[in-house]
Amino acid sequence: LWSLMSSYLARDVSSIQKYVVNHLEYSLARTRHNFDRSGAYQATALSVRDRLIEAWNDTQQYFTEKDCRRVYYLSLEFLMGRYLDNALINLGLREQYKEALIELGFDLDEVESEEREPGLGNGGLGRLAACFLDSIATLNYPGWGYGIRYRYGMFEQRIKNGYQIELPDFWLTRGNPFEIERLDVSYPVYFGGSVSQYTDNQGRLRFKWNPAEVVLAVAFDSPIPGYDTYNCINLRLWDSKPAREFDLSSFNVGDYYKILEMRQTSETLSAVLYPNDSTEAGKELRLKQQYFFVSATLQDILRRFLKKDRPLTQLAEKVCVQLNDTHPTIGIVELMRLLLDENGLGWTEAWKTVKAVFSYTNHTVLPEALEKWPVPLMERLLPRHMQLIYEINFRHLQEYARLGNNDGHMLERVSIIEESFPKMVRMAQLAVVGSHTVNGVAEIHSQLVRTRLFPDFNRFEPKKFINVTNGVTPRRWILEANPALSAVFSRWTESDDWILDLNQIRQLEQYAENPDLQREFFEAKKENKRRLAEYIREKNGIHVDTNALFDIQVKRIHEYKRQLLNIIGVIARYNLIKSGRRDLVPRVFIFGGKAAAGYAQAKRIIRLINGVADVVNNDPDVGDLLKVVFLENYSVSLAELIIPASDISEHISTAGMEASGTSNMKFVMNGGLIIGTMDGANIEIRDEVCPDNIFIFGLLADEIDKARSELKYRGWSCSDQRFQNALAQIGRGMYCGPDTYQEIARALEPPNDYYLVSRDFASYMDAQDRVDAAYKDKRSWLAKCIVATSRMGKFSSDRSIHEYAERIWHIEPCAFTPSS
Ligand code: 26R
Repeated sequence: LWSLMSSYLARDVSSIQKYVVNHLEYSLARTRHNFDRSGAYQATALSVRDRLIEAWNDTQQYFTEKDCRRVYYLSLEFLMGRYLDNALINLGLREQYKEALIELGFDLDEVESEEREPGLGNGGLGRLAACFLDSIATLNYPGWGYGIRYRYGMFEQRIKNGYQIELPDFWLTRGNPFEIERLDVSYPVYFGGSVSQYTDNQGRLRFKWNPAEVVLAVAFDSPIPGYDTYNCINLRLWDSKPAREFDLSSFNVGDYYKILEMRQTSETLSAVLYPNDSTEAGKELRLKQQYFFVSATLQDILRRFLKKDRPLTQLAEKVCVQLNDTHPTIGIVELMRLLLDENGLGWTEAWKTVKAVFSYTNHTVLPEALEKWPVPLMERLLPRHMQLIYEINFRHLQEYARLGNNDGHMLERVSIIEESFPKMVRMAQLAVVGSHTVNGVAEIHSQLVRTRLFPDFNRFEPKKFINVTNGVTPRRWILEANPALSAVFSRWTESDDWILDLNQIRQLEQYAENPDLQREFFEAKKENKRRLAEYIREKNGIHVDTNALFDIQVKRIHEYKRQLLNIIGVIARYNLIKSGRRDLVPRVFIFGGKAAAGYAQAKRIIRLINGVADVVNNDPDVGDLLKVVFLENYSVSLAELIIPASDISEHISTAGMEASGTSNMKFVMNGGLIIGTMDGANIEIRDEVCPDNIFIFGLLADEIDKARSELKYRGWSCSDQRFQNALAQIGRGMYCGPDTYQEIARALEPPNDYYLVSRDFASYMDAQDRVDAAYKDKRSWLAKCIVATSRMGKFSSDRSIHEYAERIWHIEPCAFTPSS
């Protein structure tokens, strides 16, 4: 009977057509008479899913057989972007599918654009997790991603009269053909109640948690295929459901309507992604989400480990868990609880195991983004965990006290508990104490993690802190997003090897001055600028000239990222044009990004950008010299359209505040140059491409404190006339109403300008002048672009994942090769 299974699906065009039509008929119950584009997408997706399932099953069975050591990447966010195109590319089937669909009357690109993007992340951190999964699969590492299947992802952004409006993102309206619901994989997750003590049969004191509430976690799996390998890994996302136990008297609810109410609450647990990427709000539901996710995940991991008969003391030999920021950190405590309370281990062996399993990646040094949970909340929702945190902290402080070198405040700083009112649990301290390795995401950031966030930990355990610079996957961000440039890479390296080894594109450097390569580079860029110009015309009704320099800043809107510096620069440029200057390089400034719904200042920045766009774009004196565009609802799919089209992109955070940035890498890989501060990965990009091929400006991270105090206490103020004029115009309401301009102007005036926009302004404008000058010399501009692009090998996420695998996870590749 088993021979009926697993005969591999064929890869030829007519078989593919057969599979697609079969799904149309039997999965969608449609006929040729209602075979529309949406049906074509569904049927195509389902046929691809079949193939992924084959590879998925074989790979997972192989991992199990080999019993290889695995990594689990725990993240509250996965910003995957669309699946279909990526899956077809990684499976090496895009051409066949294209042809198959043409004969069925469809264009693959159009069919692909039917897909609703799962926006299960805020920004950089979520997208990094997605790139990492692609690299783990491609490099054949045995690993899985774990997360939450939010039914509402990142909100949809609309711009109305210049203001941001948020709409709920119910991305599952038309289902999700790339997930498999695992009704057989579900776990109860408990909350609340109390803790009791008892003595076990060996006379030892034990603790038992008697929870008050239960929720069921159900697994949804999405197969993640690697590129040019048969391996296919898994992203397991948890969905919450009411548990049957609810309805039984064991929970002593007794009231029918109360039961239904509680059932509803359990469904809301996985309902919505918290759309904040920068300020910790300390919301109860968010803590519940975190614990729900972590508890289900650890139950799943332990069950898999225990399928083979072996003691849990060996767990760390087979399992390692990477915490994507502190969001899943309660997992450290949960594993302690499972080992101590449920499996009878003693403290010493349990703690040793936990520390050997976990490692933690920090993604921000902004104090307002560091997670803290009120002790009373923790006591109410997770009473046993709170006890364990106190015990972990007690032992930790004892150890640190023994290490000495206490300046009187050291223990206070390293304590997991902040002695405030109410007391707070500091998740970053907990993550450091419970992990064997802590990493930052770019050299400068890792240095700041050591010196600013955890100086005492670093003094006593310097080996714990390392750097792993971020990277991005060349499959999605070059091959998929930029077919034109991909063809150039393959032609000039005479191979497709760069897709798996991005260092190969270094070969292009020797031809940087070659007119043929320059022409091809130019044509590819031009093609991408045309595509974007077309989109801008359609969405914004603005005509932009593709000969103009495209200057792009797309990322979350935040004061530290300084979109204000950019837009004030635009105002200054506008004023220059108005004063009669005609010799400027024509530019199109393109902005995109979401502001957290409750972040008033970020929303005002959006309003200002749109106000400036209105004035500039409608001023007949300006013509094609200057255009300003705000693209609404920035997303992964939109990024794939925008990034290949840039000449210059802006990465201009106040030095020391952007941990890494990853779009900076994507922009340069796609043949654009960047203007930026000495911050995050910009610094390493500069090291790679050489200072000639990047436009750097502004204060350095170690000059920031002094500049702030000069601004605050010594009355420093910006004497630059261009800045003052722009500010005065804003203050006169030239670009937006009083609700907006007053707060903007106020924030930029001394002593308020915390992000030092005024301080870096002149230096920024100088850098923009250098950009103009460089762009005027087409040949040397193209040479710069070619050299910079060719030197981006380091920033492939394959390199990052190799580093994690070797330095943190200690895992080996485990490639399955199909025999038939
Ligand atoms: C606590 C909660 C509200 C929260 C805080 C911060 C939720 C999400 C975040 C997101 C932060 C941690 C984030 O996205 N950081 C970004 O990580 C990227 C990947 O490492 C970096 O490139 C980027 O510089 C950094 O801002």
